Amino acid sequence: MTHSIQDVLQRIGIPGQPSAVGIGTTWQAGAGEVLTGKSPIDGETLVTLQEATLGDVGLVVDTAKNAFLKWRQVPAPQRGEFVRLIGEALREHKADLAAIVSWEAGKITQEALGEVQEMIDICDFAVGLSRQLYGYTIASERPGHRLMEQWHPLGPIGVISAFNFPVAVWAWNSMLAFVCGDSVIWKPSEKTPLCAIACQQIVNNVAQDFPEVPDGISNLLIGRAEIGKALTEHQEIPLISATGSIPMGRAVAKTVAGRLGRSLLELGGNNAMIVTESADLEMTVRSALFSAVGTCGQRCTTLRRLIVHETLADQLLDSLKNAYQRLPIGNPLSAGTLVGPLVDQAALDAMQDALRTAESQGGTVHYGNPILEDVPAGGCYVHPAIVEMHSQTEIVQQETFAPILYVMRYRTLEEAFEMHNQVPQGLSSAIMTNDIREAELFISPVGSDCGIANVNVGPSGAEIGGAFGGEKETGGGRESGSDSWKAYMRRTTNTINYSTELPLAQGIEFNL
Ligand code: UN1
Repeated sequence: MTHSIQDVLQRIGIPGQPSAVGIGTTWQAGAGEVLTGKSPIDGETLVTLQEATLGDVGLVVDTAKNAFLKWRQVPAPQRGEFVRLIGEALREHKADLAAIVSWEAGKITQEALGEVQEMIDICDFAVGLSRQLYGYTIASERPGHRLMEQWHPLGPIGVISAFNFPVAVWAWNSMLAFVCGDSVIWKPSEKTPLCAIACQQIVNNVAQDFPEVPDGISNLLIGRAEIGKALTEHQEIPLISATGSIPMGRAVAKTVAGRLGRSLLELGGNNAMIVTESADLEMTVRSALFSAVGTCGQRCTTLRRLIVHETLADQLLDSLKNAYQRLPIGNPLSAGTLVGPLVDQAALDAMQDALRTAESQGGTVHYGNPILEDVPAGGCYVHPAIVEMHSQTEIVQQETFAPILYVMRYRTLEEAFEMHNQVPQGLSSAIMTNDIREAELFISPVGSDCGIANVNVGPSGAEIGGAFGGEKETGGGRESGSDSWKAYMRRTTNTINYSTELPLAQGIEFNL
C-alpha cells in the first residue's frame, strides 16, 4: 500500500489493516481466500485482505435484522437527520473518496468526483424524502369509514453492486433504505474493496455520534459470488437490489422469486442515440463523445449505438473520428486525461473479441487498438473504437462493457425507431433533433422502449432526481429518485370505521 493510499484511509478513519467484514461498526477480518485488490491504472497492489465466508452471512443478517427492529421505530425525519450528516461527511471526504474510486475503478478524476457528488445529491434527496413518505387517503364507499395507506419500513436490504459505480450505486440504495427505516447489507464488487470499506467507515463515523442509530444499520461483506448468492437465498432479506450483468440478474431474480422476495434489478444496457436530419451536429458530437468514451465505455448507460440519418452520416462520422483521434487517453489521475483504463485484461480481451466479431459481421473498425506507449505500464489502455455497421448484427445487440460505438444509417424515422428498440436491453436512449414532432414521438408510447429517453442529451450521466433503471433484460427496477423509495418500504392499506354501524363493502348483507 503506498503512502498516499494509507493517508487517505487514515483520514477517513479506517483503523489499521482494512477488513472484509463490517458488522455494524465492528470490523472483522474474513476467514476466506486472500483478495488482492489491484489498480487498473498500473496493476499496483492497493490492498490485500481475507474475504468473507459463508459463515459470516448469518451473523451479519442477524445483526442487520436486530438493527432494523430498532431503526424502524425512529421517526423518519430523525432518520433523515442521520442521512444529512452522512452527506456532510461525504462533502468533507469528497476528494479522498474520489481518489479511491480512481485507484480502484480507473475513473478520471472529474468522473470520480462526479460519482461522489451523486452520493451527496442522493443524501440531500433522501433527507427531503424523510419528511415526505406520503401515503394516500382514499374515499371509502362506506359511511363513517376512512381508507388510507401507510408506508412502513421493510427490513434488511441486500445490495449487490458492480465495479463501475463502486460508491454511488450503494449510496442510491442505502440512503433511501436508511430514511425508509431499513438496514443494509452490502456485497460490493471484489474489484473495488477499498471503496466499500471507505463508505462503510464513513457511515460508522456518523453512526457512532448519533445515539438513535442502532449498531448494525450498515453492514459489509466483501467476498465472492457465493456471498451474494447466500444473501439472495436468505429469507430474512425482503429486498435484494442488484446492479450488474444480465446473467447475474437472471440468477438473482430466479432465486429471490423462488422465496417470493422482491428484487430490484439494474442490469445491462445497449443504449442508442438517434441523430435526425435536423440535429445540431456540434452538440451531437459532444454528447456522443462523453456518452461513448466516458468511464472508458464502462457505464451501464454508455452510448453503444449511433443511429444516424443517411444524409448526415458521413459528416458526423468524420467529426467523430476526428474527435476520437484527439482523445487524451492515459493515467486517469493526470489533468486533461479524458479516457482512463479498462478495468482488467478480461475487459480488454472481450473488447478485442467483439471488434473481430463485428468485422466478421461486415463492420468497418476505426481505432480500438490497445495502447502500450505513453500510458502507465500494467494497466489495460485502449483507443475507443468506432465501428460502421450495415445493419444491427448479433454483436451489436450484445452489451460489450468497453468503448465500442457501432454506427448505423437509417432512411425513415420509423426504421430508426425499429432499429432502436430491436435489442434485448432497455436502459437508456437519446434522440438528437430540433424537430419537436420527432422529439415528442421518440418519448411517446410508440418511441423509445427504454426506462430513460432523452432529447438533445446523451444517454449517460443521469441526474439522481429521476427514477433510474430500464426495461426488458435491463431488469425493470427503478433506483434513485422520483418514487423509487417505495421499493424499500411495505405498504399497508387501512380501513377505519368511526361509525356505530358495521356496513360491509360491496353492500353485502350478512346478518344472523
Ligand atoms: C451505472 O452505470 O451503473 O447515468 C450507473 C449515469 C450515472 C449512473 C450510471 N449517473 O451514467
